[in-house]
Amino acid sequence: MAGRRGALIVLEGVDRAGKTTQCCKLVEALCDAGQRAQMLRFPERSTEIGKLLSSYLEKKSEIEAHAVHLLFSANRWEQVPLIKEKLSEGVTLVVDRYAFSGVAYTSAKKLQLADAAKREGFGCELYENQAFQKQVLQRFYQLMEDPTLNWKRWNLRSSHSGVLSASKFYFSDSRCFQKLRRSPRGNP
Ligand code: Z5A
Repeated sequence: MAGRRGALIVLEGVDRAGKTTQCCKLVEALCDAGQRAQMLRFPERSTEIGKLLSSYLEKKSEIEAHAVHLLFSANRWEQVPLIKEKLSEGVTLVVDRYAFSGVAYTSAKKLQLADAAKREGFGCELYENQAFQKQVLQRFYQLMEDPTLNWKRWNLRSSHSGVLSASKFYFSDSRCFQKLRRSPRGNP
């Protein structure tokens, strides 16, 4: 008899919302509870495609917007065999960003990154500025309106030391909202 398939749990949100922190806590909690769980993150910067993306995000190289969207997608596709293998082995995967980031970030580029880049407060990585992050947040809200997806939203202020209950797609924004309000120069 085939074993039980692992769950695919995706955490999404804007930059520095706390996704990595919550992914680690969730994996730890699942393992403590006797489950087999592992974390994945996108972009996965260790692959050849991931290195191109990392260089682009760090503003060390330029890539045409459509091409970079496809590279983010390819970066996920190259992990699909691993994802399928792990899930079929019964391992639960907690994923730090996935295709929703691809949609939200690319569609938010209608802001025109070239203009945004000239504004003060542009951060270390390409997308780390207040105006762009607000656009991304709006795109995430639009994606969350899809009733066919099992989105759950959580407030980091109350759950930072807590544990997430099992579900499929999580979205976090509260701490970012605080930072966006607080920071006059952006860089949330
Ligand atoms: N991108 C894209 O455009 N298209 C795509 O398809 C994909 C991605 C997949 C890099 O992603 C960029 O790629 C990203 C989107 C784009 N935009 N940019 N720039 P990334 O995931 O590598 O980078 P990131 O989103 O900036 O991740 P991050 O910096 O690792 O943020 P995070 O995971 O949300 O947060 P964190 O690492 O858990 O926490 C950040 C800090 O806050 C850290 O010091 C924590 O200790 C602290 N923290 C965490 N939680 C709390 C709470 N609750 N209170 C106080 N402090 C906290």
